[in-house]
Amino acid sequence: MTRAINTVLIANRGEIACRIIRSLKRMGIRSVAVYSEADRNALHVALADAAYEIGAAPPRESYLNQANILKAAKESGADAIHPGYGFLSENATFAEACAKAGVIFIGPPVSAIRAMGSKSEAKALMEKAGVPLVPGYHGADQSLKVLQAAADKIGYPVLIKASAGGGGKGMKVATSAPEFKAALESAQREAKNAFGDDRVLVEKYLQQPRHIEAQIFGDAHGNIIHLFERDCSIQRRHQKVIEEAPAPGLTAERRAAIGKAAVEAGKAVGYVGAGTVEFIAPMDQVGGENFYFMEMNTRLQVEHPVTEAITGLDLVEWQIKIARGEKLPKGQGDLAIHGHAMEVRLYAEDPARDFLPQTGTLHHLRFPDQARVDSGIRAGDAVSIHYDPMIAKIITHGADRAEAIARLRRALAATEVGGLATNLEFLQAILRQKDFAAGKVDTGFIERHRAELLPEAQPLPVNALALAALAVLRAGERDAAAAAPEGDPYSPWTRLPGWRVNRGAWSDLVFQHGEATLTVRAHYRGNDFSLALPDGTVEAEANLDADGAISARIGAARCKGRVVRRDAECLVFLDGATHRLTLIDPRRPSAAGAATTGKILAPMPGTVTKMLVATGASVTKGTVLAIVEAMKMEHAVKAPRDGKVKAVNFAAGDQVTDGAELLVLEEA
Ligand code: MV4
Repeated sequence: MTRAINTVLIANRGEIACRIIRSLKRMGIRSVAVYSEADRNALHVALADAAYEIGAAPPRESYLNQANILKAAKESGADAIHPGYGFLSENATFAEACAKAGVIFIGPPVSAIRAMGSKSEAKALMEKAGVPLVPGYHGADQSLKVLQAAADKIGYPVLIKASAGGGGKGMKVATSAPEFKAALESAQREAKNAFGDDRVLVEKYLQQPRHIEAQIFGDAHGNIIHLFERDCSIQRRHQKVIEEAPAPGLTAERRAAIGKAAVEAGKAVGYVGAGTVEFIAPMDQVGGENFYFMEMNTRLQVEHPVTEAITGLDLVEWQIKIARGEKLPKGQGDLAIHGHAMEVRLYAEDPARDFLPQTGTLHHLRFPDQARVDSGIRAGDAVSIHYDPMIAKIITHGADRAEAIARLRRALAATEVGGLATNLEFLQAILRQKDFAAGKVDTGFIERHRAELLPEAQPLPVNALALAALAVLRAGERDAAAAAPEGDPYSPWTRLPGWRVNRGAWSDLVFQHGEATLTVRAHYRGNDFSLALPDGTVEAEANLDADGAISARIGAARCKGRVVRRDAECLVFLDGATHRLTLIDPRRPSAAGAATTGKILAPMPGTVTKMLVATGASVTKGTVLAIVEAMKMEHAVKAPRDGKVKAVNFAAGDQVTDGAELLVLEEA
């Protein structure tokens, strides 16, 4: 029996909602988006045929709000709900509520979600089905005596895991018998706190295993197949960073055994739909004998595109066909691996600050056109504190692994992000790394190569400085040409002192790069410039497009890049790297000016992170009055002379524009 699906509501946001809508469009199915207040102008809302607001920005009030989502499903006439990943995708109660409301939940049966929700239950089922398990104990008796005896028998080190856990929460290692009791108590406390359930299981601890997962699909007619495996070993604190398919270094026998075990795992729980069976494989056994069941994810995974790339299939289309009650579109024998695919997750996070998630507006965003890019964000959109900071997934495919990597490196070199710090350079460093290129991947990779992957700030290439200068000069000419004949006094062009559009005229462009102040003196020579750069003077010319693309001749060399300006910030995208410069406005009152007027101005647009003085305070020349942070750099605002604070106009946390009057000093 098949059921018609004419309208699908997507109970999700971001890239996965956009991804699902794309398949629905291809299949001629109407798509309904739901969105939180924060997502009113989001891409997934724009792409869908209809959209319903379901609550405030916090997920609890919107994307996790089952009642509001079901109400939108009813109002929109949706036949089915696709939950994407995260949010309600593995929520058995929600799947049940959908059934009760007469809406198809595009996912596995409730019983399969429940069975896989408990680690102990899942392991017991897998054991029965003959799926390989890490040597361990997952019994009901939770007494110290039994658990300690189990650990002693397994042999140390052992890993204690919360039965109700997932994603690494509540895991504790005990390296020897005397340590076991304390590790157990700590794991139980964490499990109780996180899941309200202090049951644990004990396993042999495998150091830095590989993470290999198999994609399975089942239909409602009892057929289950696998779509090969992915390697997701490149992780940081349980967050996947790079995924690929197939897993490198597996023999054909091992690949077949993993696929077979995954199908057995699915059969053991009567699986229907898309699922992922996770295994860990000890590192000393690459291509060797062992792999062990970890857990099963009863949803479409973030990294499904690499499987799509090597199989040529659309997994969302398969999910919908199966939800309609159709048979699997292909049998196991119809499937083959074509080449190799690799995916990186581009995140708004700052590797220099321990990967702190970044929120704010992405004012510039350009994706490569030689790769598949799954994103839910456009230039000008914000990355919110409420949701995952992933900007995009970038996926390439090649005849072999080396080609997939080469294409991904090129794709990342053509990726441009302005406005927030990202892990782009970190991803590039991984793709350049020798062990990675050799396929030596395991879950310890990032930690082990940390120093190599987080290089010190690089010096500014002289061509990047030249491009920034040329872009400012060309933009200035453009603005001057557009201005009234007398010249617009507010045009940035008139900011350039010493400029006259005739021979012999010159201008000093002053940039800040990190701690360094760099001055480029530009002499105008007809259509060309003579630029005095740190390593000598060169003749240069440039063409600047409206989108910041700049093509220049600098001395004898041709050079192409992009310069994107926003306020004082200049981002130079050159040779796959991003350089951040700040253009110092020479008109801004100098320290000498402040000394006379007493007006202390913000050195650049940013945030006041500290206001160190109050009205009435006496200060001496050089006292740090405030700290303003801009583009991840702190600027200490110092007293230009002795005096008394007459007024304080901003407090810590305030945003300030370039030249804002921070405080006023009067004579002491
Ligand atoms: C393990 C393990 C080593 N030995 N189990 C982490 C999250 C959860 N899904 C299972 N995890 C692990 N279980 C045993 N017996 C190492 C990990 C592990 C890990 C697994 C897969 C991918 C990345 C990981 C990162 C750290 C630890």
